[in-house]
Amino acid sequence: MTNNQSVLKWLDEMKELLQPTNVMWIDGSEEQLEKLREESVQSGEMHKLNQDLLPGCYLHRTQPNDVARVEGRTFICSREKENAGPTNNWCDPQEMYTKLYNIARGTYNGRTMYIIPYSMGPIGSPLAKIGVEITDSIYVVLNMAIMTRIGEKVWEVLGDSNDWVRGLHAKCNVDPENRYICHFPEDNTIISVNSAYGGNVLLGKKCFALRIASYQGWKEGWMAEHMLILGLQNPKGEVKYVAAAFPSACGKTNLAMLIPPKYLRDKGYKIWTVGDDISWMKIGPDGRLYAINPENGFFGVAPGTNEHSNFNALESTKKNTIFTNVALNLDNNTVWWEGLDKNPPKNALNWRGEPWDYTKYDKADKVGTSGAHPNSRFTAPAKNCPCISDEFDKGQGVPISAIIFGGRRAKCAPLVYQSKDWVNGVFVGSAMASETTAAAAGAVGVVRRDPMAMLPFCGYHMGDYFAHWLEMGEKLGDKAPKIFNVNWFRTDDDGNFLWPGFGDNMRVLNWIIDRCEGNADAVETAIGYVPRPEDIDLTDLDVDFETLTSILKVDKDVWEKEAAEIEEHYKKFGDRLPEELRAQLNNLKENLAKM
Ligand code: OXD
Ligand code: MN
Repeated sequence: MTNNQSVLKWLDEMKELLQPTNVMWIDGSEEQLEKLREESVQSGEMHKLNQDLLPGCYLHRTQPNDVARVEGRTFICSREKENAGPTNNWCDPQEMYTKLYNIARGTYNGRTMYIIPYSMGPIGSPLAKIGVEITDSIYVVLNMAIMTRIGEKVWEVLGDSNDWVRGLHAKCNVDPENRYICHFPEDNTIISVNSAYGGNVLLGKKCFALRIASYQGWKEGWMAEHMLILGLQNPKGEVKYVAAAFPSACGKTNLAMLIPPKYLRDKGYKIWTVGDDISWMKIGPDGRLYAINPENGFFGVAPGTNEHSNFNALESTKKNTIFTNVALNLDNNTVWWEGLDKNPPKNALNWRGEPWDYTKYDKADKVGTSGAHPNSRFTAPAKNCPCISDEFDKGQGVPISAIIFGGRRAKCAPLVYQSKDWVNGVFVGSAMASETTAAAAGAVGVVRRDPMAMLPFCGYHMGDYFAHWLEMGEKLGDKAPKIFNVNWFRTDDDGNFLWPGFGDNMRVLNWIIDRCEGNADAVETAIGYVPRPEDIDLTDLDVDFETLTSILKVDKDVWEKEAAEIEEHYKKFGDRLPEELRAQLNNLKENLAKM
């Protein structure tokens, strides 16, 4: 427990508001967590899985109306509307506090208030930050115990400081009409009501580590980004670190845990995972950019995860994992999801907890007929991951050599290119986009701009966010990481993928690191430096030289259309769009005109 006056005062206010019947301070001990697991099994909130096959693993189901993040009900409540910018929902903070307090008032009555002190980042790391979440959900406590570092030590590190993030979660009655996920960046406060689904209620993740932290990073001179962090080890045993941002459905977790093809493994190449979703980056004493993963676990999408697509992720879920909204195999009390293997259980409950007949599965109605919900999740401790980096738990962070942006583009971006410099790289990130897939609702192939993959996660005006990137580049000078863009998703005219992806993406990562080290060639094009086909190692790969040549091509017509779309996209940001980025766009147009 703590004597921190700012914490105690806030907790008093919250108790007064919420009227809990009991209060429990989460101390992070295994005994306390085990008692909570037992209690949640007794109440039916969690289901204990087969402890021989899945030791320490549980299944939880959320309400069918509460299965995903709700961007339409997510708000940035800055004092000035203009400061939330054109890409966020905004509400006046006083109005929103009043509304949320009215919704939450008295709703802990008959329930327990759990007080969770947590650290984003290794406890005591100079890059870490502290939060306190109160919740009326044991599921939240147990997930936070996996996803963050919790417990008594956090209070010790916090001491008397007022530098911590307040997080109020109240399940209320899980009413979608009154569901709100609200951020008050100027008050270091998050309030989430009427949801019990992970992304809306594990307040350390998207709410703190991205929305609030991006604002803090802007004010304090560091960066909170929606990026994986990986270490690439070469045959000499040297490890170089890369941070990479992708919109959803681009294989971010797969890239973070990549297993190189056998030919490269035999040579001694290996990938180490530092993080799969979020990166906090600060300039270190030597002037380079250092990154930590603020999280302590993976909140990964289950469907599609299997021993071929992502062996390391699957291994991570074999113990001490909470599964949410997957199917339950009643024959052996284990879990199943679409894409795990080709043997759906014959005797099973679906994600709603109803008897499930796998023969009725209909791809066109996944939510209605699948065993697992398409957005079902595993919450797994990062330490379970067979390729977790030694640096994961060290607080000083890893030096970043390259930053990679990416998206799903059938015809536009080449397999890989390097931006001309930092400012050009910020331009590339600001124009980042992905095309919708058949898996998503709505039209296929629609381009959605998602700058730096931060569209739903930037806690302030995106024009100011771009300016912050430019300022960081100025501070970093020639120590700045090199910025690249990748696209694993080029297709032929019949829509077939031309690049195998997965482990073979290692071949592209090798070129990227070689470029950082000055050991690889490239051709200067209108958009940046593109490898010559002979610069990408195709040994043992079923991709021919012509195909590689075609996916490295920069097509003038396609890019002229792209430039026009970027111009449209930029209009949103008005006069907060940095001049340097407008100049980059003009430069691109001029370069294309010369092609
Ligand atoms: C996630 C997301 O769940 O980005 O990580 O949506
Ligand atoms: Mn994410």
